[in-house]
Amino acid sequence: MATFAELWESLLPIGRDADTGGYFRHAWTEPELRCRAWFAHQAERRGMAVERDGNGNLFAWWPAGKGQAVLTGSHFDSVPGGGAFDGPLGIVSAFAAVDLLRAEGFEPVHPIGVAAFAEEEGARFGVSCLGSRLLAGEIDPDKARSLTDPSGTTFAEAVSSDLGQEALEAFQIGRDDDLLGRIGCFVELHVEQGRALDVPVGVAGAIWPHGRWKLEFAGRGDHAGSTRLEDRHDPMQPFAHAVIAAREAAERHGSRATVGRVLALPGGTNVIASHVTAWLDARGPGDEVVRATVAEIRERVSLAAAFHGVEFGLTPESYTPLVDFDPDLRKRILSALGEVPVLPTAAGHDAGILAARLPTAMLFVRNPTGVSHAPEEHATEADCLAGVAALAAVLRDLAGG
Ligand code: HGY
Ligand code: MN
Ligand code: MN
Repeated sequence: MATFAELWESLLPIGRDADTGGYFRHAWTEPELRCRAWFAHQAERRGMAVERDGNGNLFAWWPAGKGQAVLTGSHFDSVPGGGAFDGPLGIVSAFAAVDLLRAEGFEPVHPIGVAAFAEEEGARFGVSCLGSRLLAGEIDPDKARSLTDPSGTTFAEAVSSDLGQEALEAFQIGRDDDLLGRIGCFVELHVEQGRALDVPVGVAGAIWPHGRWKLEFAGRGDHAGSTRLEDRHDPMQPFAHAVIAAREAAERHGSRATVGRVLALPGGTNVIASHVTAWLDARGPGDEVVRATVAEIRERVSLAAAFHGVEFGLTPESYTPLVDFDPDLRKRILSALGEVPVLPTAAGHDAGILAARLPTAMLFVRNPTGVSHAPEEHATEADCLAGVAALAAVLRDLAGG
């Protein structure tokens, strides 16, 4: 069976931009469909049964043992221009851990599953962890069906492009209690996305509350030259205030607020924009801190919009409250791994969503750059192998009876 390095290398080129080294694996686009095909191939080579749920999530089951499964895995999809490790490291490590257990002759008492959750980054349809939210019943299926990507394609159209329309109708988009009932716990391995881990492997303590809000500014398109300043209704002005207000509010409240995506229409160099849409990402150590941060930003931007005669709207797109991972599962993992650091994260994960339905936990693999959601994101092969060994130890313990 392939080594970790061979497995890793076989996935690495898919969706990678040759110029920047960043990844473009948006859900149900050609690169991510190739990742799905890679998943099915790896499962089939291992005699693992592949299952798709109606939400577009993939599962590979090691058909042995009985009772509830121990599930591991992560996601393939990336942010635009993201790193190689965020998501895929958890899936490749899962198959490598299965290989390691099989090589030692391990026979699971409970089934072991590997998952690839759909649209974790929300980079195509705007809602993070869309596949795991649907599975867990954390988002209304009708809302999900109608989500559209920037080209106007709906989530339902995208899923049916992979499943087929009839399959989509046959499948139950949304909460799947039968599938959830087959899973005893979920342990996700993920590259660390900050600078807090200075040993190869750590365990997650909690996930900060975090959410996304859409900011919409409606002004009046006009000529960039002949329109006097006093006659302008320029939506870019209150938008600019929003970027600064986010940073200042975050400093004041001890949170993290970011505006990293904006769309100015019509987008002419010599045109005053008529509409601006932007997205706010806000997170913090507690729900109250996030709420206060967003409230301050809303207030300051409303004043700026009124001053410039621009209409302003702020609408929530997704929110995940504080996730404290299952303490008993974490304790059992720490006993299997020995003394490794327990650290919080401000990054969202499918494990954070599924925590509402079943015991979940996370393993982190050191990222010496501390950078994520960018091509510089990195983990050394030695640390990745330490991650595989740790995941195998956890699976051996949890699935071994
Ligand atoms: O946005 C996040 O925290 C995660 O990478 N989806
Ligand atoms: Mn991510
Ligand atoms: Mn991730």
